[in-house]
Amino acid sequence: MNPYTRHGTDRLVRWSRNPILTLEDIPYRCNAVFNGTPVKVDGTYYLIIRIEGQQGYSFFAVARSGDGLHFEVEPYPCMVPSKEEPWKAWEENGIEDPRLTKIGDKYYVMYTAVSGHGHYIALAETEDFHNYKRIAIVSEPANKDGVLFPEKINGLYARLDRPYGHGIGCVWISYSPDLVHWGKSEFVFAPRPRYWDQFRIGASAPPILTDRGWLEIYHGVKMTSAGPIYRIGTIMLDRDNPAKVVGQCLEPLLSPRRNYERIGDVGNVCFACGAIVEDDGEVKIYYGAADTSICVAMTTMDELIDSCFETDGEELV
Ligand code: BMA
Repeated sequence: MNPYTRHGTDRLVRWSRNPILTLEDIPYRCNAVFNGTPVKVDGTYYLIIRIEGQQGYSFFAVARSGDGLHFEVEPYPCMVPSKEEPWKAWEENGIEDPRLTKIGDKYYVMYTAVSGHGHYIALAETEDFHNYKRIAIVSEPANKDGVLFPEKINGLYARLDRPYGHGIGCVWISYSPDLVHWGKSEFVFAPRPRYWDQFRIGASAPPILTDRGWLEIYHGVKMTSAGPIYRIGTIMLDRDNPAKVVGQCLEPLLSPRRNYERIGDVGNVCFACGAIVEDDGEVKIYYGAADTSICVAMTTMDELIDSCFETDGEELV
């Protein structure tokens, strides 16, 4: 393949009318809306979105759509930092970056809880996307980007997350018999020196089972003299042992280029929290842009799988 043909373009195709949700779509005063996680139930798309209130901490709301593109936000938040102990202390600085996973007929939201101790991963369940039952804080501080696998692996629930060790955030996997107690943790992948994901990485969407293994849509960060750039990439994990990487994209699939991705509370950010795989193989990836709005970009399942197995083409000079 001629490497110049893709010059300046992204593999994901942005919806022409992005962003799909901005501050104007929120029916109450707030600071920003970003990082939404989707599910599709009987033809209706639900997006659990992160809203940062004017006071500075985040909570969640639910948006609903018939086509996955035009969303309406419900009049009240659906999940706010808990007012009851012990959750109150754990979530006092907000709840962030929800990721929805369906296991059997239950929906789980893995999210980041924030307190004076830092960031850690929490889990709640919901049946209707309006009411949430908190299950457990499932990690210690200095961990975020938790995503739950949609089925058990070798008899255990599984999750990816991003603990900080040695000042570097790597993606790890942990297992649980009951969603409360977690262990058997193993390293999965690290930032790659020289690449667009050299500075920081984290799981973005809950893993999607494909013919080639577990597809993980992740975010990678490059640090520049002007600050970090958050991009979207793909990695394929072994079906039976997801700690084993079987393929990884060389190039990001989406980089901040549009003004709505470049300019905002945190500029140069494309940050996905989930995707919908349609019956015909189209994939809609929902991502926060510049921590200020929510956007959608399209691709196909085949393209996402191929991206994990690309090899270095001709060297660009
Ligand atoms: C990550 C998370 C996201 C945020 C991103 C870019 O660490 O905190 O919520 O969108 O940074 O600021």
